[in-house]
Amino acid sequence: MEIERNFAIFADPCVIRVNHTINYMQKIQNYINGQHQDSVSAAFLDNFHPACGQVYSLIPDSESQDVEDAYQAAKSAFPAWKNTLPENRFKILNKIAELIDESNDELAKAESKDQGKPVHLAKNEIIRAAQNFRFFATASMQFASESHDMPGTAINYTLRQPIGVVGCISPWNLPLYLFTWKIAPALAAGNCVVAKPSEITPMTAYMLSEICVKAGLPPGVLNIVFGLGPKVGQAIVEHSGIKAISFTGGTSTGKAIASIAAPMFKKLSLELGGKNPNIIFADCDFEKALKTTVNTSFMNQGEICLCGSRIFVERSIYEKFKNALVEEVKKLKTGNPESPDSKIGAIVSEMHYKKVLSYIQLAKEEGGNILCGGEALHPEGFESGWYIAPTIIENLSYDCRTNTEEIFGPVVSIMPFDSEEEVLKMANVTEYGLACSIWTSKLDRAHRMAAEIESGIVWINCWLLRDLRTPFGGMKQSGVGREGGWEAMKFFTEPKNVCIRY
Ligand code: TXE
Repeated sequence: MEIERNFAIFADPCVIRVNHTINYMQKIQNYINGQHQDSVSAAFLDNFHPACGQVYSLIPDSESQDVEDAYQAAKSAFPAWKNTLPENRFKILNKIAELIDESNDELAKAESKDQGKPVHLAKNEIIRAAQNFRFFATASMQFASESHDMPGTAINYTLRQPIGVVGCISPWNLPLYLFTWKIAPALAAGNCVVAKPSEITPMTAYMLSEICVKAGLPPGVLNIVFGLGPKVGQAIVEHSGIKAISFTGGTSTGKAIASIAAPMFKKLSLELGGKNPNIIFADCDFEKALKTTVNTSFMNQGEICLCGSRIFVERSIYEKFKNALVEEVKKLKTGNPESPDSKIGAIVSEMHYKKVLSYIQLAKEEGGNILCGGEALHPEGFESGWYIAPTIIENLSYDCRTNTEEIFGPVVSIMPFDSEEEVLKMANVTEYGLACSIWTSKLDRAHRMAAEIESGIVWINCWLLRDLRTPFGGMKQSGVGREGGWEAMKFFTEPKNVCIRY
């Protein structure tokens, strides 16, 4: 299938879903051993356009046999890819980055259509997907290992060899960005990959497979199997030949994966949910804290694991901050994802839309007072889309369900606090520990808070500022292991110590 032909379909207006018959819909195919092919069952699943709430393409409903085929292709490709000179690996991975950049428009439109997010936001994510490939392309040339001298006795050196065939399973919130965040380091380290994007947002992964063909990635080095988590994802996790799993998704899925992978002694990297605090002290830069809190709360409809869904504000500025935040949030435009003015897109799926609405209902039952939003929206031209108004809730106890369970939508709560000790207790109450954002102009306070907060990532006076070299991941139920930089290269390699006696 021609890449240009695929891309043309993404440009179709929202109404295509009404007139097109099932045969006219684009069918995504698995990418195995460098070839595009249907699943062995030849069955397909519906793929939805969230802004319109309708089916617009079909994806393979793959089986464990498809995973087996992908594994065999990866296994055959491994010896040559493992021994490919780092410079040649760099050239191919860097070419993929260039082709992603060249296709930014088409990929962003496809991502928006598949996921529900505004196109302008998707464009930034596609840039970051290219950066992932570029970053790890260079890592493949610069990765090095240690040696440990025992003076007069021996020298140890550590080989860091690729593991073999690894599995990468990614979610639906930042589809291409998170898919490439796993695949790029796995390939850069010399592994071959069996990958599965979310069945809810498969399109840009499919387009990536076309890009890989164009970039000259050898057949079998990357294989993409589309389909359901409990079928395809589980078959990847259960496969005895797939030695490591890198997963991003829900905490309960992470638990299920760990229960299968741990007894098989697989390497596991799990990036799971979050319920991140946003802590605002009275001594902060008010305007910067306010502006960023709007993004922290509602960027990508709140469907980012790093979003801050609990806003703690020091009591002396609580009313002022709350009122200003509500005023700003009421200005956020919701609707046509193609419009540069749209700040809030559609919720990714009907099931998730219902889940988010059920949490708003729960918040009311828990005594929450809805300051804005709190309802589904039906923007003009997108009446049947899955839209929810950005919602701010107050008057909830810090340890109620709304404040401790991951909602993963445009819903935040706001609470006052009186002291560092109190806010630490409230912030640390959840089972999650992924990220936090702290706003203060006092350096000593920033250090104290950073040391005591239970989260893998701490932003002081900023949010979502990412250096790809830094460790990325969570503590407690937000995950196991770290991604990013050398952490990812180390995860995707097996250290082997060689001791030579003098
Ligand atoms: O994710 P799943 P869901 C959170 C968020 C959301 C909840 C559930 O709170 O409401 O998780 O979302 C694959 N074996 N996050 O259900 O199911 C699945 O096909 C192997 C946080 O959509 O965890 C997809 O590719 N794989 C988050 C991937 O796992 C399985 C991002 C993630 O889907 C599988 C998304 C199985 N048994 C949701 N079952 C974050 N941390 O960024 C499913 N999958």
